[in-house]
Amino acid sequence: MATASIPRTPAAPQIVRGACPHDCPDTCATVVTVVDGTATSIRGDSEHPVTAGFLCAKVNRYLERTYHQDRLTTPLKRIGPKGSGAFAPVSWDEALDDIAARLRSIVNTAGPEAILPYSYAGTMGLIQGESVDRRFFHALGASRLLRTICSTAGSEGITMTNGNRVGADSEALAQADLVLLWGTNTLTANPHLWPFVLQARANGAPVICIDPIRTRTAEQCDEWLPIRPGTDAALALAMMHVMFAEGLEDRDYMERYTLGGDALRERAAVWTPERAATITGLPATRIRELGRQYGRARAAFVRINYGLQRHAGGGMAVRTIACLPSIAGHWRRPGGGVQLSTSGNFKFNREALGRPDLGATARAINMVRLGEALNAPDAGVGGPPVQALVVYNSNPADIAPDRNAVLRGLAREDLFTVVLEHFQTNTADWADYVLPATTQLEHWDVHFAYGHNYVTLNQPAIAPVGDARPNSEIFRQLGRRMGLPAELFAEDDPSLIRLALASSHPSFAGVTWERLLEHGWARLNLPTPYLPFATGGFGTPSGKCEFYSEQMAALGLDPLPTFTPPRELPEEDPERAARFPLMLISSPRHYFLNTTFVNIASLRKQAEPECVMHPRDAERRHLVSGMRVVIHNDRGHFVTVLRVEDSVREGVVWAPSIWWGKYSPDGNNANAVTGQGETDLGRGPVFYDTLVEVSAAD
Ligand SMILES: Nc1nc2c(c(=O)[nH]1)N[C@H]1C(S)=C(S)[C@@H](COP(=O)(O)OP(=O)(O)OC[C@H]3O[C@@H](n4cnc5c(=O)[nH]c(N)nc54)[C@H](O)[C@@H]3O)O[C@H]1N2
Ligand SMILES: Nc1nc2c(c(=O)[nH]1)N[C@H]1C(S)=C(S)[C@@H](COP(=O)(O)OP(=O)(O)OC[C@H]3O[C@@H](n4cnc5c(=O)[nH]c(N)nc54)[C@H](O)[C@@H]3O)O[C@H]1N2
Ligand SMILES: [Mo]
Repeated sequence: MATASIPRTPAAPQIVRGACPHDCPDTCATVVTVVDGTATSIRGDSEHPVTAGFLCAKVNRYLERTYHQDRLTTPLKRIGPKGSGAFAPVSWDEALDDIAARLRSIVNTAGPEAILPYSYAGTMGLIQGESVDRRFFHALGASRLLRTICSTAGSEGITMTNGNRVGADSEALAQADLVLLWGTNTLTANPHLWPFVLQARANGAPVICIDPIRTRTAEQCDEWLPIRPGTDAALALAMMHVMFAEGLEDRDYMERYTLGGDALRERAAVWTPERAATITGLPATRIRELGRQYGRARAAFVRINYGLQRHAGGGMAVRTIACLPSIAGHWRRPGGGVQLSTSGNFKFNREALGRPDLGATARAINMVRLGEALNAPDAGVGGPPVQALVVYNSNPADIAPDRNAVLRGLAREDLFTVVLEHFQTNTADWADYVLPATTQLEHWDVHFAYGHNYVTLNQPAIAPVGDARPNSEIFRQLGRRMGLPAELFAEDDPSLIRLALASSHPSFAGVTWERLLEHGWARLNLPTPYLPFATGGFGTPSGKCEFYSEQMAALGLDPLPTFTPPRELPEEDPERAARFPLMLISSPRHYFLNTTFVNIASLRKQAEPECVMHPRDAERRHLVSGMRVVIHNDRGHFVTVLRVEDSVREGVVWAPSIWWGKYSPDGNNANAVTGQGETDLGRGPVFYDTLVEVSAAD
């Protein structure tokens, strides 16, 4: 032991550039300091125009999460009854050999479609979420998963109107003369947009928040418009009414770049502010004034996010709002327009990366209907029952709607479940095998964003914790063991990143591996400011902004913007409404990212989940702040602590976050009461279109 007494020279700190992997529009560029192989700090890149040197409350704790004592560090095999939580550590070889054999036998007996992958955006990285994994399932012929859980209603909606999933440039927001934060909790869900909002306000732009809840964002705005949930299209139609009635439209823009202007004018004629007032619950005078404000503005920035589309008419609502800037001509000017997502600008070479061509004919299962897929003999779509479920980058036991149906499915003794995870989530509790995955500090990746236009590279900063492996590597090993074509599993992660970047699209000109390695991130090759529709250029079939849409008509929907009532709106079903008179909104909590970070003690803060109710609703039920209450409907129930406050509109209950079942008083969360219904477009979930009653828990 001669070396033991020689003092070691401490290694110089290393700086490693990365990307925040989480499902958030901001996709921050991170800078990690590593000393002696251990990450000692993480911060936001101060040179990045959107990250601007700060990280959010959650990702500031990323090291705490990475080095958490509960990290999964070895493969685990179930040894007790399903769901009992009894697991034994096994070697990677044993786990992978057995999983490959089990999957092979299911393919041989029931066919490959009996295998269902379940993944979403636990990491948004293309390599750990849309590369080898996809090749594996496609080559196998497994059921395809429709990844609809978040954004498809709005995406389809905006595509019907504008043709592309692109929008106004965040970096031009400062030049807006009016800002509408419409169905988005910016300070929580998109905090790196906020500095731009403040700049616009400093330049004189009023900032208005349209939300049933006075969120921390609404608190900071000049005005809060407490709209009734699911009624945004009615508000937008009335704004159009005012603009047309008062000659505030940009006729030249409409003439040149839009389709169906006359039909829309006729449609809007019946949408008086008075009519919209009865639907939205907002005063007619305020609606009229909002139409004027919008029509008189030269460049209004409308930030819609995904909150407002989680209702039956979510697609139509987004499509309708997306018409506004083309009526007013705001797309012409920096700061003007609508932003739902910028993701359509990122034309990575996804075909080569995930090889969707290999699996194009397999049946497709909607992830929103996992409960049905696991319980119906034909998976709800025809074909074999689901016999194997492989979960990664997602926590379906807690995040999927109709949680009780999902749990019934996961409890099936004959279902073979494999979960790739960082932690022993409620989903992992039901697994036959739990495989430890690396975090963003431990693997390579490359990222797009949905709130800005920069590509970000993630370089590994530390060695894998314990025996964790990247998703990509786990699927490579499984692919080889199952005898799938070797060339699909030959490339390492850096090679896959280069493949993803090998895009022939002009926006990728200059966005190279070398540049990313050196600098960490690169703006897409787009002009600054980026004005997507200043002179038309819409991606619709007509090349115009389609107020009138043949594609909508072909789907059996109204070809013109209209108001689609919420699925569970009281007026629509008086009997149900009498039993469950409150609309539940279970939108994100500031300190969690969906269910990620719920197990980080410093971020959990409160011991129990809470809900917020209007004083008049509370009084009617003899409920007071601090009480434990049960939120319930025909699908299920969950317990929270009540806060009574006028920060929600009457008739609405806010139960923020998707708490981990195992950390909550009754083992449940908000998805015990949400349903498997689908939106009008995109087959998305209707999380916020949920009627409930609230009663004292004891
Ligand atoms: N801190 C944090 N950040 C996150 C997330 C997180 O969990 N935590 N999640 C990430 C993900 S996956 C996503 S998709 C985005 C979501 O980002 P957002 O879309 O901004 O988030 P939500 O909070 O779902 O919805 C925004 C607001 O819409 C309101 N709302 C609900 N229904 C309606 C309606 O009918 N009309 C109107 N006008 N408003 C309505 C809600 O009250 C809520 O305040 O955020 C991302 N960022
Ligand atoms: N009631 C209600 N339900 C909702 C919502 C709501 O607002 N209300 N929001 C919905 C929305 S918008 C979304 S996007 C979904 C989100 O649903 P999910 O995409 O399932 O998101 P998370 O709950 O964050 O779970 C992601 C999991 O992936 C794991 N993970 C992260 N990185 C990796 C990795 O590299 N490898 C592996 N193997 N695992 C990894 C994390 O540890 C975490 O457990 O939830 C939806 N559900
Ligand atoms: Mo989401």
